[in-house]
Amino acid sequence: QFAKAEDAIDYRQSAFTVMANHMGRLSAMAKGEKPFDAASAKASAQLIQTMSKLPWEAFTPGSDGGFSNVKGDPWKNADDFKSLQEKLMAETAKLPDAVGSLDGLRKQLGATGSACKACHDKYRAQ
Ligand code: ASC
Repeated sequence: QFAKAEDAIDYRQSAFTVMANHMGRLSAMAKGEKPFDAASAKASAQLIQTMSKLPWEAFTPGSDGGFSNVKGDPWKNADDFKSLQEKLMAETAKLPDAVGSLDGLRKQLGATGSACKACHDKYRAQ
């Protein structure tokens, strides 16, 4: 799928960028910076769920140079890295149903953000 390490890095960062953009849209509603809109929240939630499945195959061995943001060697800690991926996907799977109300959005956005952060703390350099 990826001819060069740079292609793998670009692919996974693209998925993270789309995911972060839609996390930002939900976050703006959670904070009251934007009005709560259930249909728009659901569309973002579905995209976050889908995007959260994509990055992992693109963590190809050795793709930690160049413009990569990897730290903490996820390849040497493959079981831990995998369990953090699964935790994220378990939380994002709950988002589309949870965002039907503002309270539900706030709660599940928090749980999802915690799953993002747990992995970033260990494996994202910046
Ligand atoms: C986001 C985003 C992240 C995570 C993280 C959670 O919306 O872009 O990287 O949530 O901030 O703590």
